[in-house]
Amino acid sequence: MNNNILAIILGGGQGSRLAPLTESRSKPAVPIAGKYRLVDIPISNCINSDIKRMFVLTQFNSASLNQHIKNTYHFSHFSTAFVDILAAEQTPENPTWFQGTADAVRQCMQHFMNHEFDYALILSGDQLYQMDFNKMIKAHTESGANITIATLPVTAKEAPEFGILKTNDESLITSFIEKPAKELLPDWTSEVSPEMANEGKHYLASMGIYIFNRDLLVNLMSNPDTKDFGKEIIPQAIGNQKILSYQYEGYWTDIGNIDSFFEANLGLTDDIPKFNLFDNSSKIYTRARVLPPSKITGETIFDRSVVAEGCIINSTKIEHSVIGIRSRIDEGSVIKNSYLMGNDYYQNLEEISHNHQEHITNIGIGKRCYINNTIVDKNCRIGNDVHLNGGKHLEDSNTDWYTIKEGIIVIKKGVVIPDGFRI
Ligand code: ADQ
Ligand code: ADP
Repeated sequence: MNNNILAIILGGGQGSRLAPLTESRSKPAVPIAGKYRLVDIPISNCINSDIKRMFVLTQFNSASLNQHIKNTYHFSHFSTAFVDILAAEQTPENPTWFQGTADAVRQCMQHFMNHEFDYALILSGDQLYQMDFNKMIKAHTESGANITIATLPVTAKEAPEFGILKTNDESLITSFIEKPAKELLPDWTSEVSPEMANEGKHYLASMGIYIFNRDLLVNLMSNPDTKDFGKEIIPQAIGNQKILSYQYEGYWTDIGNIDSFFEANLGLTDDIPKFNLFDNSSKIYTRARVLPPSKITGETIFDRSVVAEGCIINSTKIEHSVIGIRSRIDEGSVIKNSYLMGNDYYQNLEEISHNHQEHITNIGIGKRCYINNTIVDKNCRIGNDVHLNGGKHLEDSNTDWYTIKEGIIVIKKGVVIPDGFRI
């Protein structure tokens, strides 16, 4: 085990960009890929890198996140490994919630200082990637840097969403700008590999993954005026500290908003997905639920889809979609370009027959529905003949039942959509 590393996972602020998925849960608990939670990605990357002491910092402590961590990450009694959640807490010294990423770390420093470590590995909680942090740690220690930032070449279109930096011949960072305006971009190009240049990726972006030497972190966190790593800590450290750029060229994507979250999930249905869940050397861990295999009846046609365990499917067609745990899809329904998160529980046969008598909609997707470009959150009850056709023709909106963002319909957790409803 990497005994000199402590991992700090920034689990999320208010998560407003992922709303409504974050309406009733904290961001790290948002379900992805049909059976995982967002927080499983950084935790699995740490475990696969033999880093087994982790804190997850979150703005609010949802029961579902606690339950997931508690039920999933068990380590031996004989090891010092742990995954602990630290939720923003109001104390006499800190009367407010976390004011930004650095503030979140600052408010939890007392908990970190109870542990021995030489380096803090600070990670974002809303990114999809499989990375061996050992290589980054090796580069950090060999270079003698105080801070190392993982970086990745990006295009001019993407650059305004990231911290952009420049390096010298020794890969030391000489300048940094957080989320530069488009007009400033011409000054911020870097030398990149021919492969990256061919893809039009001429800018070096911060991946928001940092290694700090312990003493420096303690020192920087003593200034309560710096609230954010990207906006203050990193720009202010340029010129004062030795900061290494650790360049990464593997698959990495930010999944902090509905659009990128949707794309990343549907990307799992590609022939060879960029994010490979079937890679034995970098497994993604999650709760072992002991669910039955999925049951397909009728003549369902599947095309480019991922189906999790415990589903009961009797539909007409499922195309380019991710079907989450315990999903129930009734006959005649067509699901296209959609992510159904699935359900937390099954209805028993008595309940289903009671629902039938009382005309109550069952959990899952009813008969003859058409669902396209839609995310259906957990435990929804979608009636018969419901037509949800997302796409760019729709304007952004928000109702009690659903939100539409950039053409993607998001059906909120646990809502009941009556028979015949159309979007
Ligand atoms: P952003 O991702 O825009 O940029 P930010 O919104 O601060 O930065 O979030 C970083 C991570 O911290 C996210 O996982 C977020 O959920 C979490 N987070 C935010 N506020 C938090 C809080 N109060 N408490 C706990 N967690 C919180 C950053 C860098 C850029 C870099 C991109 C790469 O600032 O320089 O390019 O990451 O994605
Ligand atoms: P997951 O599979 O998403 O990790 P669980 O199977 O632990 O989740 O269930 C998630 C949540 O669903 C839990 O909070 C659990 O209490 C709730 N739940 C389980 N069964 C039922 C039920 N029959 N009715 C309502 N909620 C339920």
